[in-house]
Amino acid sequence: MNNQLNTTLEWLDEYHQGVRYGLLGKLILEESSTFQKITIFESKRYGKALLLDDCWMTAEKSEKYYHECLIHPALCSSNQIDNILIIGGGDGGSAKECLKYKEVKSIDLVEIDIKVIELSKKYLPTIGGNAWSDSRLHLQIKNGIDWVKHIKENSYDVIIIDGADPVGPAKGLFSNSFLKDCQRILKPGGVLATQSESPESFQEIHINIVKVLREIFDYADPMYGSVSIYPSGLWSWTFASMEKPKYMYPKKSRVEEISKNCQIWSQRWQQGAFNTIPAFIEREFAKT
Ligand code: SPD
Repeated sequence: MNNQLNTTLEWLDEYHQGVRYGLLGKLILEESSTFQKITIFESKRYGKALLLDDCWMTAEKSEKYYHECLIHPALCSSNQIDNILIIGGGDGGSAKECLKYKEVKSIDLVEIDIKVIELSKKYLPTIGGNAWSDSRLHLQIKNGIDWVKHIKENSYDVIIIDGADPVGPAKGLFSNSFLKDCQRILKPGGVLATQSESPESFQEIHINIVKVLREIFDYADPMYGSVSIYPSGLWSWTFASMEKPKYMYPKKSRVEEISKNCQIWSQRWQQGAFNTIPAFIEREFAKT
């Protein structure tokens, strides 16, 4: 374990395929959990930030560009939103967005690494906000892949997969068997949402997860936006449902309730974001 406080400004970079994605700031803490290396960095531009295994995960002043986009297309459109499952999401940002809805009764947040939760609560408290003390939030410090295997069918109205890149502990969150279990435990009329990497810097992984979801669910569509601290800045989230592409049709009453509390997401933003699919990616999906 290497705890250190550095008072001079330095650059911290994520390296990906010969490109560096960096922020200027101060290193606050660096330690290893059972699962991964965890870094907290205080950047000048985006405030305190969390890195896992040297990859940017979230930052106080940019988290909205990621969490609002992952959550609201699913929660605005699912038939019901009583029971939510979040896999990963140990910084609390996804839970905070879900808890903006009065209708939400219960959230199981299944995070494998308790250290991520502890350090996020301590150093990035604004990301989870009041979620940590909300009685609707139930923390489960468990492996999400095992969790979904043992849950009975039709248990959740919405499933959110908020993991890291598919290396290390998050690798299985992109697998066929895990996503099949998610489909089995999702209620009819429910929506699944997952972060689905960048069509530029993680092209193959992005294409693959959308294709796998289309094999398992009746409908799956990627939506594109920008998260400036992630490789390439261009990011995607993919939504899946049975019978209808539910996520394309947000319910008016929920949109009215939620949009005033959002900085990035709106119904209009969402419509554009589903349509900004790069042409070569669209051609890729058309191939059988
Ligand atoms: N390349 C980073 C991908 C990280 C996606 N998940 C971030 C977790 C934020 N709750």
